[in-house]
Amino acid sequence: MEGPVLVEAREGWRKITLNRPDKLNAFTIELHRALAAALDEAAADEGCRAVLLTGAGRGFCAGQDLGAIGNEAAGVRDLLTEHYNPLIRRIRALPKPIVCAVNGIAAGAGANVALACDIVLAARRAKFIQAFAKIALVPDSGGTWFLPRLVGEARARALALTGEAVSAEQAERWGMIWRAVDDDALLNEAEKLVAHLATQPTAALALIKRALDASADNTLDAQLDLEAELQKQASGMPDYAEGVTAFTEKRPARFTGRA
Ligand code: LHQ
Repeated sequence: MEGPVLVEAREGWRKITLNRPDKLNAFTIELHRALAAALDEAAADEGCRAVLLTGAGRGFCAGQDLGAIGNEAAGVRDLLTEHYNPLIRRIRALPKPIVCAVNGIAAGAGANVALACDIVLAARRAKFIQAFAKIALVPDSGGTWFLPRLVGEARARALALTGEAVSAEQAERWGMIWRAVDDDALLNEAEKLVAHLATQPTAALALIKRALDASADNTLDAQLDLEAELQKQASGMPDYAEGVTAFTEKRPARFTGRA
């Protein structure tokens, strides 16, 4: 029987599909566990140099499965500390690029899981909804951190307080996602992007992720110091030598992705 998460190994990358289509891929504990395991395996596998996250069926993810929780406050907090927060941290700390192909509605924590990914493509039919206020909750899974940074304070406040849906095209115009794509083209576009990323200097890309993550809280001075330190690390890696050699030899680089 198929589980709540499907994992397909491709040439140098993995596709992870949330797989509860009849519930718009809403999160249960089983789905959380399977997704955590899939991400950990992708992180540990040196042969996997990029990850694609998407959803089965017509939705990407409707957030927490509201049929699978009680309304006890401690239980709700535990779900966040034991499952959602580690998931967002896993995605951000993944030492390789993770692309999200938002194939349909992304609501509640589902929207914020998508926003945590490195590059977000969305089908034109997709919508992003900070559904939390509609059930008297607070945006979680990093929503109150990602949204103001991605779309600015004014839009973040209105989206969080009203729970209004944002179309994929609006999300692209606002800089909330990388690109809105025709529905039928989404998977193909996303797979092409991930396959390309899987040929790139993975260890250097992991350092780029670290630098960008740190920038949100750093002063310019601190960020300049961090860039110098990370650049030192990057330039000590074999892919840097290969990149420069390939440039001078006017040929495509053959990166190993290794540190
Ligand atoms: C669902 C869900 C769902 C169960 C659709 N659960 N079945 C963290 C920690 C602790 C506590 C709480 O929360 C969190 C984080 C969160 O994510 S809170 C936010 C939770 N999510 C929501 O509030 C969204 C609820 N869903 C909706 O508002 C709508 O379903 C959306 C706007 C996503 C989609 O609307 P439609 O396209 O009209 O689809 P639908 O409503 O007909 O849903 C299709 C099926 O999926 C339906 O089942 P059924 O058996 O009737 O066909 C829904 O009941 C089920 N479903 N979301 N979150």
